Parts: sequence; structure tokens; C-alpha cells
Amino acid sequence: MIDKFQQIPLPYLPEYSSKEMQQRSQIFFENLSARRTIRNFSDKPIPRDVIEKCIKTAGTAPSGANMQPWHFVLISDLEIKRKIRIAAEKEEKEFYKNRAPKEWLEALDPLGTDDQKPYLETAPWLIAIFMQRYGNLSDGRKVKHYYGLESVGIATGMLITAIHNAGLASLTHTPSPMSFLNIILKRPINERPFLLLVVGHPAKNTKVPNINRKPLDNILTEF
Ligand code: IYR
Repeated sequence: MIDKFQQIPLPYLPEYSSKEMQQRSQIFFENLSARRTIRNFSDKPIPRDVIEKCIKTAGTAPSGANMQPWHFVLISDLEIKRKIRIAAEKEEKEFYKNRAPKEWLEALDPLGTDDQKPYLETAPWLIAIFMQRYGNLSDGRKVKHYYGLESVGIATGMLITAIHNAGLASLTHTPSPMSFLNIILKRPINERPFLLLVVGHPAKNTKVPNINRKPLDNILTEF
């Protein structure tokens, strides 16, 4: 049995007036509205402690039974980035040439993506995010993780938000399959690669597709 947690007072949560809440939610919305996924990264360095702080932020996410079933591998080593690029491009070649159904390729066509992933080497940081299917207790027993994908998805959203808040850009990259990440990054079999996040400054004159966000009445139903 795992011991019950001691109950402590809730950390301070300011109570804003309606006006303050409206202003704060509007400002936060405007800030996050400006977040865009990019595919053209500059090689300008970014201090490690900034990225570490963003990962710490991601680690504050809620998780099933508080198991915190995530692991983040932070990569700046050129040799490792190169290995990841080679392995990812190999899978992506196969994806674009043979594996992807026509319908999927048609959905990707407006974005203009292809099997070339130079940013995996150019960007200063890659963060490989893993989901732990189970945890290993210090006495050797295994503890099952619940809602692993949901938990890691929430943590990843918070990571992307923290990165944007620091004035940096990211790309959610999902080469498929990604099991090569376990091999290159020496991660154990209980960890399933969830996502490869590319982080950096945008290259000069970076262009992004002119996409729209669905309007509120399209994404919201109210009773
Ligand atoms: N993983 C491929 C294909 C791809 C798939 C989706 I869904 C995207 O939104 C974008 C790309 C690639 O990275 O090119």
C-alpha cells in the first residue's frame, strides 16, 4: 500500500474580480493566439536553463493517480541530433512514399510537408517526450500508470505553452513509427515515445501557412 498524502493548505490562488478575470483571460488568449508551429528554425543558441524551466513547468501537469508518467529527453548534442534526423527521415520517406494512405497525404498537402527534416539538426534543442506505461518502484515492483496518454498530452500542451511564453517557437514532430528514439536515446521498454518537440528561434523571414482557428461557436456547445 502507498501511504496517504498529508493534507496541506491550498497554495495561494488569487481571487480576481470579474473585470480582472476578463482582462487576464483576454490577454492570455491573445498571447497564445500568436503561437504558431514553425518548420524553419535558426541555429541561434538558447540557454539550457530556459528549456529546463519549461520542462519543470510541464512537470506540474495533472496526471492519473499523480503518477506523473512522463519522461523528457533534452537533446543538443550534434551527433545525437544527426542520428535522430537520419532515423526520422528514413521513416518519413517510407511514410510519404508507401505507408501514408492517399487521404492522409491529401490532408497534409496544404501544409507542404515532406520527408526532409533539416530542423532536427538546425534547431538548438530537441525534446523527446516519453510516456511511461508503468513506473519502477525502488524495491523493484512495478506500478501501473493510469491515463498515461491523457497525462502526457496535458504536460506536452503545458510545455508548448511555456516555450511560447519564453518567446520561443516549437514544432510537434511525430515521425511514425518512433521506436528508434528508444534506441538512440537509450530509454527503457516501459517508455513509449509520445512526441518529438523541436524548439528554437524562428529562422529569419520564416513563413507559416495562413490557417484559421475554428470559431468559438464551432468548438463550443453550451447548455
Ligand atoms: N510525420 C510526418 C507527417 C505529418 C503528419 C501530420 I498528422 C502532420 O500534421 C504533419 C506531418 C511529418 O512530420 O512530415
